[in-house]
Amino acid sequence: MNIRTISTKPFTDQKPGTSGLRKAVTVFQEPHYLENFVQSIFDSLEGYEGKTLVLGGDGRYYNRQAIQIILKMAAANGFGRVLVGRGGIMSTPAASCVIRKNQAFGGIILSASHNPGGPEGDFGIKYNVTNGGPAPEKVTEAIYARSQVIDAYKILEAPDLDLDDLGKFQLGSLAVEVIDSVEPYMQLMESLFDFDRIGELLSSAKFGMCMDSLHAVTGPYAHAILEQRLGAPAGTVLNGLPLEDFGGGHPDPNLVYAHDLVEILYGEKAPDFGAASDGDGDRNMILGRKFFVTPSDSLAVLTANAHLVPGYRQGLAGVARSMPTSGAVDRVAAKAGIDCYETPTGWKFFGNLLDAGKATLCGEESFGTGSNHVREKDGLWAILFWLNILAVRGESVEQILQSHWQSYGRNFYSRHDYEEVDAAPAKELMERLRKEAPDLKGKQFGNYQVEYSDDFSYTDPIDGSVSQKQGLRVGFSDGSRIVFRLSGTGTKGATLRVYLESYESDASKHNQDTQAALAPLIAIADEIAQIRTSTGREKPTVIT
Ligand code: G16
Repeated sequence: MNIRTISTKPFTDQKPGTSGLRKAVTVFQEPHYLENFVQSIFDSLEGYEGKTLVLGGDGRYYNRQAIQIILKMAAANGFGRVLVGRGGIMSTPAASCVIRKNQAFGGIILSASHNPGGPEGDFGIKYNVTNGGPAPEKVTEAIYARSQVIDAYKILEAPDLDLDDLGKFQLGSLAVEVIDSVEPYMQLMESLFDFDRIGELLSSAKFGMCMDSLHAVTGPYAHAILEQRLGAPAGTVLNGLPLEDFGGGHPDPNLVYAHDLVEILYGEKAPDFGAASDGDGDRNMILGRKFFVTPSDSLAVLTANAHLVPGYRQGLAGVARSMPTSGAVDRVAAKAGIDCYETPTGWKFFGNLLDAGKATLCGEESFGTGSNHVREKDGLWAILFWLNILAVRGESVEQILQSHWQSYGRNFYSRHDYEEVDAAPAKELMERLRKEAPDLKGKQFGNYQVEYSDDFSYTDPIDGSVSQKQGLRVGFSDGSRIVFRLSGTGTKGATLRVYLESYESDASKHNQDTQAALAPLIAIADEIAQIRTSTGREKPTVIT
C-alpha cells in the first residue's frame, strides 16, 4: 500500500466555530476540502506517532465516506491505532468516554450536532484532545492557521474497510479496531447512577416515560440502557434508528423541533417524563407531564439534588455555566457554599475547570448538561440523572420544579433566535451595540435601569488565556438581564440570539407564562438593538 502526497491549496473558510468546523455537506464534498482540514489537525499536533486516535460520528450523510478518508489519512500520517465506532457511529459523549478510557491521544468526531443532515444538510468535524474534551481555542486557532497555508496532505492508497461488524484490521502500519461504544458508555453510566432504583421506576406500571432519539445517534444507546438494561417497556424509545437524514427532521431537542414528543407530553394520557437528545447525543431536553424544564433550571435542579445520586453523593467541587445561561444555578451554589464559574458559550471552556477539579457539574442554556465523568456535555447522562432524582423523590417533574422555585425563587428565562438572517446587518447590529454599550449605563427603560453593559470577556482561571467579545450583556438594577450574541454554529447567514432573564422571588408569581413575565424585557431588547429594523424580521424563528 502506497502513501500518496497530494498537492492542495488552502480554503479560506476553515475557521472552527463554537464547536468545530460546520458547513453544508456540499462544501465538505468539494475536492480536498475534508482532507485539508484533517491534515491541518494532524499538522498542528505533536507526538501522535504510534498513538491511538478515536474516530466516529453521528451517522449523518457523508459520515461513512469521511470515516474511510480519515482512516487512510491517519494511516499515512503515522498514528498507531484507531478505535472506530461500529458503522462509523459514536455519540459525542461516548467518544469522550472512549478517549479517556483508552488514554487515547485524541479523537475526531464527525457531526454538525443539531443541524439538519442529508445531501442538502450540514456536516461537521471536530477534534477532541487527550482529556476527552473539545480542543481548546489555542488548538483550534493553530488548526485554522495551518489550514491557511497548507499545500499538501498525505493519504494511504487502500480499499475501504468494512466497518459494520466488530473486528480488527490492518491499514498499512495502522491497526484499526471497530468497537461497540455502547458497552463502555453504559458501564460508565452504571458507575454513576442507581440503576436498581431507576429500573424499579421504569418497570413500574405507575410510571411512564417517552424518549425521542429523533433518528439520531442516541438510539442504540437509549435502547440498550433504558429498555434492555433498565427494563423500560419496549417502545419507550421513539425514533431510535439513526438515519443519514434524521428522517428529514431537525435533530434539535427543543420545543420547536422535537414537536412530536412535545405533543405526546402535552396530550391526553401523557406519560410522566419525556426526554429528547440531539444529532450527536450531547444535548438533552427534559419534559414533565405538560411541563417544560428550561435547561438553565435543569442544571440548577441537578445541582440541588446531586446528593441523591450515588456518583455525586460525596459532594460537588463547584459548578459552571456559560454566561448566557440563567443564574438559577448560582443561587443553588451560593446556598451550598460552592463556587460557581461563568464561562463563554462553548463546552471547550469547561475543560480546564473540570480537569483542575474546580467544577463537577456544568451546563448551558443551549440544552447541554454534563459533569466530570467525561469532557463533553451528555444527553443520556442528564436523562438518567433526572430519572435517578425522580426515583428517589417519588414526585413529579413539576412538583420538583415548584418546590425548587419555592426554595430559591424563579429565574424566568427565554432565548429568542433569529435564524439565517443576512450576515452583514447582523454584524453591524453587534458592532453598534458594542460601541453604544458604555453609554447605556444608568439609562432608564420604563421601570428598568441599566446597571452595567459590556462585551463579555473571560480569563480562564487555570491557564490565564483570555477570550474576548463573547456576547453583549445589558444588566438591570433588579437583576434582570438581556444578552445579545451571534451563534457560532450556524452555516447559513447569521443567527442572532437574544437571551432574556428576570428573577422572581414571590412564589405567588411563579406560575406566570414565561413570555408574559419577560414581555417588558423583550420590548427593551428591541429598543436597544433595533432587531426588527436591522434584521427585517417581525419575530424570532425559534423561541425556547
Ligand atoms: C455547541 C457548543 C455549545 C454551545 C452551542 C451553541 O453545541 O458545544 O457549547 O452552547 O453549540 O452555540 P452557538 O450559540 O454559538 O450556536 P452543539 O451541541 O451544537 O455541539
